[in-house]
Amino acid sequence: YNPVAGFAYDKYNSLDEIHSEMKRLKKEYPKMITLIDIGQSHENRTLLVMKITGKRNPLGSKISMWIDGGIHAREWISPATAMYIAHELILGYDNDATVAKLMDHIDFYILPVMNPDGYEYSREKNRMWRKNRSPAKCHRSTFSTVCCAGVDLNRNFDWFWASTGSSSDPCHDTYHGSSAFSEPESQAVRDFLEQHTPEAFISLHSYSQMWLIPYGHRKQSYPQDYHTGLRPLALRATKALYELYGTKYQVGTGADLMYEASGGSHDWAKGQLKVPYAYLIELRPKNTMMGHGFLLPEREIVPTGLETFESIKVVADELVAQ
Ligand code: ING
Ligand code: ZN
Repeated sequence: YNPVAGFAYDKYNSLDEIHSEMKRLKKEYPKMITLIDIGQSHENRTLLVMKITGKRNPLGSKISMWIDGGIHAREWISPATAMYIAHELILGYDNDATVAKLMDHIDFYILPVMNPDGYEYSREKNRMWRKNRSPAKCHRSTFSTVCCAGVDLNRNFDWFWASTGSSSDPCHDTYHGSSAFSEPESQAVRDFLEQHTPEAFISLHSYSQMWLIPYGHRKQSYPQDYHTGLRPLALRATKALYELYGTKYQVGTGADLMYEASGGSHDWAKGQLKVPYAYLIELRPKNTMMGHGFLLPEREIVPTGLETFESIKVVADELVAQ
C-alpha cells in the first residue's frame, strides 16, 4: 500500500491494502462511515464491515442493505467490486443527488472480504483456492485417510445444510463443514445480520454473469414472492446494468440456471432471516475464457464496478420507494 499514490481501485489489492483504504475513507468522511469489527477468521484476520450512510435522515429511521464480497477466495473481482461500490456511494454523496437520496434513507453495510484467510491464500499460495482456511480435517476412505483444510463458506449456512451440491469430504472444494455455521466467518456474518436484519442482502461472487435469486438448494423451488417481488426487481436491476455497457446477465435461481447447492448465504438470508430482497450476483466474465474465468483482467475492474453499481442503485431505490 502506497499512502502517497493512494488505493488503486483498478487493481486487485491485498487484504491489508483494502483495510487501509477503509480506514483512510473513515478518516476522510467520519460523518458518513463507521467501521465495525464483526469477528475474526480462523487465522485471526478481522472481518471488517463498513457502514456507509448519509448525514441527513429525513425519515428518522433507516432501512439497510448488506453487501458482501470475497466469500470465495479466488473470486477476486468480488472484493474489488464491493470496494468500488463503497467508493461510488461515498463520493456520490456530495456529487450525485440520486446517490445522496439513497444514502439518506439507507444504511449500507459492506463487508468487502468475508473470507480473508482464503483471499490471502489465493493471492500468495494457490490462485484457485475457494474455501476458507479452517484447519485440516481427515477423511477416511476405503483405502486411506486424507487430511485437508478449508470449508466452503457458501455451503456452511443453515439452509438445507449438507443436503444438495455439497460434500462431506474435507478435501472437496464444496466441503460443507462439520455443522451449519461451524466456521467463525459464517458465524460472524450470521450474528451481525441477526442484529441488523437488512431489507436487501447481496452477496458478490464470480463468474458467469448471473443474478441469482433464492432458492438454490432445489430446482424449481421459489419463495412465495419470487414472481411478484424478487424476480421483477432482479430484471430491472440487470436491465440497468446492461444499459451501461451491454453486459448481459441471466436471472433465475442457481439451481435452475446451474446446479443445486444447499447452505448458501443468500438462501439462508431469504429463507431463515426473511430478508425481503436476497440475491447472489455472479460477476464478470461470462465464460471460462479458456479456463481463466476467475482471472478477470484488471482493466475490467472499473467497468464491472460501474455497471454493478447501476444495478445496486435499482435495488436501493426499490427499498426507498416502499
Ligand atoms: N457460485 C455459487 C456457488 O456457491 C450457486 C452459485 C449458489 C449455485 C447456490 C447454485 C446454488 O456454488 C460460486 N461462485 O461459487
Ligand atoms: Zn463464489
